Amino acid sequence: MKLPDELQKILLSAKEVVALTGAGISAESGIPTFRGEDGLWSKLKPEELASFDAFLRNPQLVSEWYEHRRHITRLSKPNPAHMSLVDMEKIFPHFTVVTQNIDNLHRRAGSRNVAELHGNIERNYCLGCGMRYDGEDFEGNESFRCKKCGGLIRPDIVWFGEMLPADQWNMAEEAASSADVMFVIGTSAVVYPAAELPVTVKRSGGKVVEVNVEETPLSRYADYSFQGPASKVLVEIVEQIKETRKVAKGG
Ligand code: BV8
Ligand code: ZN
Repeated sequence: MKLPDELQKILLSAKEVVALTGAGISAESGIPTFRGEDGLWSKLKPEELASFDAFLRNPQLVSEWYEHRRHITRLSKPNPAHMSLVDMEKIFPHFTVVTQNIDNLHRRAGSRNVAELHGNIERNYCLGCGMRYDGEDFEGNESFRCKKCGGLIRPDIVWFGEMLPADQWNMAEEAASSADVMFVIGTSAVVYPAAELPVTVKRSGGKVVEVNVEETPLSRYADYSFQGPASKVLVEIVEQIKETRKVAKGG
């Protein structure tokens, strides 16, 4: 797929670029999305699992669900879409990854400037005393109880109805309001306030480029929308950006 000339020009001069990613960027790493037909939510509803009162109502069920997802993420690895964003970090003067994902794959791919809006499944802490259990393997601690105080251990992620970490949200808002271009990759754009960020980009005069396998509520709002799997589309976009820069340098 060929980038339109106008977009190539914009990407040639872009200084501040942001990538907003959702579960779709990790789909090709074998991590199920939320709202697809085989998605995580197809069997169980988010409210039943991804909320604090669901956790208090049934800590064992919710903890086992996250432990199951931790195992899936640990067995998976970053795919060419994640690697393309590592390339972009080297190409653009200022590049930020803003992710809704908790699967830790952007960091494992090597992205350094990452805002994790919804936390990270590799981080956990005790509700009772705050003791950290980051990177913990809960083998042998199937009750997910704190060794120090016996309190419940919860994942350090953002559940529905919970506030996003202020520092991560501020970093994302900063990046969006000064972005020349925002790539919105593999998200159904239905979860707020993350879904607000492309609007911030447009309001501040930036361009929004969507990459998704299907239409989303964002598609008619985006300046450009490329349909296809993120790994394929992003690799092609990065190749063309590199090509345009080489030609521009007379290379
Ligand atoms: C808050 C962590 C309040 C947990 C997650 C009514 C209207 C508007 C808003 C609300 C409302 N009622 C409630 C709200 C607020 C609520 C919300 O937005 N609800 C939605 C569902 C309506 N938001 C919140 O509660 C947030 N907190 O608002 O605080 C507040 C305010 C003041 C004071 C106190 C409190 C917290 C939201 C965070 C929830 N936590 N995750 C966990 O992971 O278990 S959200 C969860 O959804 C994930 O983080 C996920 O990333 C996120 C978004 O989903 P997507 O990433 O988009 O994934 P999805 O499956 O939907 O889509 C995948 C896409 O990829 C698809 O488009 C598909 O086509 C595409 N795709 C698939 N394969 C590929 C691909 N694309 C490219 N290539 C491929 N190969
Ligand atoms: Zn404790």
